[in-house]
Amino acid sequence: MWGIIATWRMAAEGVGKAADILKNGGDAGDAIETAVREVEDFPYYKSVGYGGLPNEEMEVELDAAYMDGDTLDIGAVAAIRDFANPVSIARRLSKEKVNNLLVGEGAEKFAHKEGFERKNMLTDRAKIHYRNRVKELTAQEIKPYSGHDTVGMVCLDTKGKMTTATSTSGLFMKKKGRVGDSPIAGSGFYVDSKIGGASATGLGEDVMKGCVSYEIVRLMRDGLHPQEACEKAVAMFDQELKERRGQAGDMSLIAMNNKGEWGVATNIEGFSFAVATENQEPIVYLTRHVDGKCVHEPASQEWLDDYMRTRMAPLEEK
Ligand code: SD4
Repeated sequence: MWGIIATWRMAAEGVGKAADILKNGGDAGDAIETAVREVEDFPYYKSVGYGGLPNEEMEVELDAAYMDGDTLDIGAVAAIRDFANPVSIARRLSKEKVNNLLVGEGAEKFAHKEGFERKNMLTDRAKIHYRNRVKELTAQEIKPYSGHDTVGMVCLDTKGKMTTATSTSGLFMKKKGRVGDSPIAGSGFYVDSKIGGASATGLGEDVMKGCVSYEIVRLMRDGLHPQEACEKAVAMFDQELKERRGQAGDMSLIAMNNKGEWGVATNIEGFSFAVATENQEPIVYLTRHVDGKCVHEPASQEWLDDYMRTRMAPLEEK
């Protein structure tokens, strides 16, 4: 069995490429890196890689991680600027014995020495978004928009190896140096080939309070199906945050176990994700809440077309 699952519609093309690698007996590390790079390289996705939205100071600072579920190796970068593919730097770091999570300038130095491609990640389109947002913010009370599209994936190859990876520009208008859950093991991602893996998208500050990815893997270890594990972890933690803090940030989690079974849970409306397995051609699903449960339905062609149209629509300076 092989499989891959990923947050958001934007991962669909990458999931398709990963599926081709996996069905030919390829490695879960290569497949997931290829899939995430596809998202990082696409300039119209404004929350991952090239074209990602900048921080308060109009700099694109990126977070990414990679984990190998056989060895439990972890590599991650946070607040890194000007490199094309943070996920590949994270994967490279996962092979080091120490210094596995590097931030800012240290991460950039490492990437430079290792020969990774430098690239100015701030696109003209992202600059327009930034300037428009600054105008809106000066017109209103400051409430940074919580850009909400981190790519997080879990992958299983035919040898039973599992991997997980994330990549994000974090929150639009974040403070310089702000790091979310995506490069933090247990919060934004976790995988163990003996069990399965999980990955998160949402408000990092809240996802980190519950180490939600690890919690899902733990529940799968106790025998829960990935769908039950995701629903239980998200519902319980959402409730916990509401009780203690009056509100819970957005939280959407994807998971797959080492049999290729998968699950998704979210506390928002309109969450989309992409999945492919040996038994399932690459497909995009949308999640709805029905009687307190998460129900996944294939996205219609109309929805898919509209998604691309809005992402690529001309952007006007306000
Ligand atoms: C973060 N979790 O930096 C990321 C943002 C995100 O979808 O997922 N957006 O907090």
